Amino acid sequence: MSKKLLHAGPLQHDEVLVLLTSLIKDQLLPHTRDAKPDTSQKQVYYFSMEFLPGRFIETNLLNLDLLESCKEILRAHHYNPDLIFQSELDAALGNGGLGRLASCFLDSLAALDFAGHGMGLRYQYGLFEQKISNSKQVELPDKWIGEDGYPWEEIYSEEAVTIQFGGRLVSGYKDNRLTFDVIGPERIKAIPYQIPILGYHNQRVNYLTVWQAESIPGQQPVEFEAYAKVKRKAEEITEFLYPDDSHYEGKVLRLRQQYFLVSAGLQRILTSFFKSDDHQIFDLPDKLSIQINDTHPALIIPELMRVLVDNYKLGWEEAWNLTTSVISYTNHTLLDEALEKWPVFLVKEQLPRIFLIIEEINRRFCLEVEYKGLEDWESFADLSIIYQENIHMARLAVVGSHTVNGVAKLHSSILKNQLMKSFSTHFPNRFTNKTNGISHRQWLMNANPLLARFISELIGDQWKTDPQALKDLLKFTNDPDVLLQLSAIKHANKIRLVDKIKAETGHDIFVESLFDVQIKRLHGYKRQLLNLLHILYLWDVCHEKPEAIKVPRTFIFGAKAAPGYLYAKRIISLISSVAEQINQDPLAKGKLNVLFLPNYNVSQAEWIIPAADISEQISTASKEASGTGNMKMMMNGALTIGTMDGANIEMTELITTEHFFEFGIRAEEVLAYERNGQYSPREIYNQDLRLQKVLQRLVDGSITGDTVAFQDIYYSLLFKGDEYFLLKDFGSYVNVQNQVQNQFLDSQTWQKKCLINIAHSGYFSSDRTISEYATDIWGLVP
Ligand code: KOT
Repeated sequence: MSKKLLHAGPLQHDEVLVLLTSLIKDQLLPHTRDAKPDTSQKQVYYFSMEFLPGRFIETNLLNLDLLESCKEILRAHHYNPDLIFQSELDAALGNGGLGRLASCFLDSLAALDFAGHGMGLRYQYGLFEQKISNSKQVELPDKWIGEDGYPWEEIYSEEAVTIQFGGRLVSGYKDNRLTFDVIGPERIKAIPYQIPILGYHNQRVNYLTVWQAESIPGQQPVEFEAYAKVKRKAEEITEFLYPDDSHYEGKVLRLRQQYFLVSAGLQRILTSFFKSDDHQIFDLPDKLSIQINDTHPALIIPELMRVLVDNYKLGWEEAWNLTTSVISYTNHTLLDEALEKWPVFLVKEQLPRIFLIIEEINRRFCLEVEYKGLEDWESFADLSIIYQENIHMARLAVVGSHTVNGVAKLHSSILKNQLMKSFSTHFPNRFTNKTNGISHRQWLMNANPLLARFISELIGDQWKTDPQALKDLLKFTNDPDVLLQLSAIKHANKIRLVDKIKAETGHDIFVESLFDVQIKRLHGYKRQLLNLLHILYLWDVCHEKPEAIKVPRTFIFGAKAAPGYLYAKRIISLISSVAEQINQDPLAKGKLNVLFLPNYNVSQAEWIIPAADISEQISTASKEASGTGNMKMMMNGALTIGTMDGANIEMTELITTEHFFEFGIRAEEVLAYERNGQYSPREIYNQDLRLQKVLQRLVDGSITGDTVAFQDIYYSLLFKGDEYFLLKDFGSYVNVQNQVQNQFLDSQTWQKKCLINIAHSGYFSSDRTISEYATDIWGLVP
């Protein structure tokens, strides 16, 4: 136990947390260090460069069925449980949707009693902390690991493995086989740390293993400077998380991170596999599934081939059958700038043997394609894994997996029928859809205890283990008392958020206003700028026709921009500057309030989401693969204003468009414009007076007093093609926003819509998603 606890007097919040954490770890969890692995069940490993779990204390207490009693005891001793729980660090080893999905999946794997584990990296610095200074984003390092380490983890130094980079490849011939030796490689130690992931009321404990890089003692040259250099070169591998979301940066360090993860992870998996005496290498597909979270861990394909061919001496065909039977790949984006392509020279230099294997995979695949008669050069340009001196990782991932899935219906369909059409023709049964989900335990039971309790009062507890039972709420759609209580709960959650914001930023918010929320990474395609254009329009209305604003609104933004994504940072500046002006304009007072909350993260989301009235899901159709914030807000009784994109489409299928504010052009139209280049934002501008006024504000000095301040944004819309079709969708967005305010005036009808949304949100529980992966991809029996 920490020495800090030995002082006398009442314990500080963080000290109580230390006590709770060690109690859970030491007393309630089985001691795994010596435990034999359970080999009766097939093991699933979810490989991901990102995990975004947020805090664990509440989740763990909930899963152990101790949350309520623990809160009571704390209160009885005059502690505020919320304050204690909030003193836990928020582990931010991910950027956004992709990493958060990985964490929800681990939660559901354990809840459904599957042996499903995570494999990730233990970055010393997680996603940067964001400050806003002079309306600009400033990034500060997120040193998330405390002085005493991270309370939930356990180090397994004795199970460290070695990872090799570089060296000179020498081929030979021995026992009738080609052999490959790497001479003089750089060797780096990978140390595993395990974080327990608990199942809900089922005593299951799975693990998230995160790896840390270290130099290998004894290997270093003696001279201090050379020694320090080697040490740095090793440690830098797990020093920081790349802060890019849906954007690929071809840095050698990132490539080294990726290989480090897959090589370390695979060694651990195989060691554990062979701990069971009766396991033979050919049993791998029966005993093991590996899911790769986007292409970031796709090097596991050639790595597994290397191990099987070079170490286990299997023939190529045998090894290939095992590899492709074990691995499956999830694609999370269609954006061209996010698709990974590693330059051949980099891979050759860092991973010479792996490069040869990729070449061989590609050679055999191209022959197979040619044999089928698709030998024209266009097909090869689309299909070849190595093309124009780059390795196309998505192609490698498709060829080396038995199943490829997208993350919502529309996304999977574009993936299969457009982006990867040549591949789906070649592998007609390989492509499938698995619509994303979220953990209803974390995002409803933990984040919104008032609503969770109310739901249980109405329909019992079954929904907690069978979230689709939330549909039983439909019985109450016309019950005025229920609707009134629902509204009271939203109100209480809004007060909770308002108090928190007041305490942290000093900002006053009018609780009775409509809370209009857009929280997600900042990206052009997510169109925070469209939201802002509507706000600028409303600002004009405040001046010209104030009576038209019938419902006061609070616009809440939370968004981090990748440090190198300048356009995204400019939009943050614009939002903050507009917020400052509007919030001090007497004519907007009591009508419009705009907030940019700095440092949006998982813990903040847990406060904001239960308080949202409107959820903004306004991406350019076809660009947002799924979205998961949309699901979280739906489950917490917000209504969605959204385009027909990602999982919004399934959402409208469940609740019908009557209970959803739909607007904007459809994916086919966007894709057609992109093909034919005939979109003209200027034409739209010329015909829409509202738009002209709004865009003028960007260059007339009314935001910062400086007329050139936002010229770049103005130009991007009017003269640089408006890549994300903001002007095209502006009119229908303003119209549907007007419907929002009209409908909000009728509280009962509004609450009825909220109830219908909540009732159908069980479909978006990640328990449903994981059940589908389990039966359709991993071959697991529930
Ligand atoms: C990032 C880099 C490369 C490739 C993909 C990404 C990526 C995709 N990062 N986050 N995503 C999001 O993943 C979520 C979970 O599937 C989706 O809901 C969301 O639409 C993606 O943008």
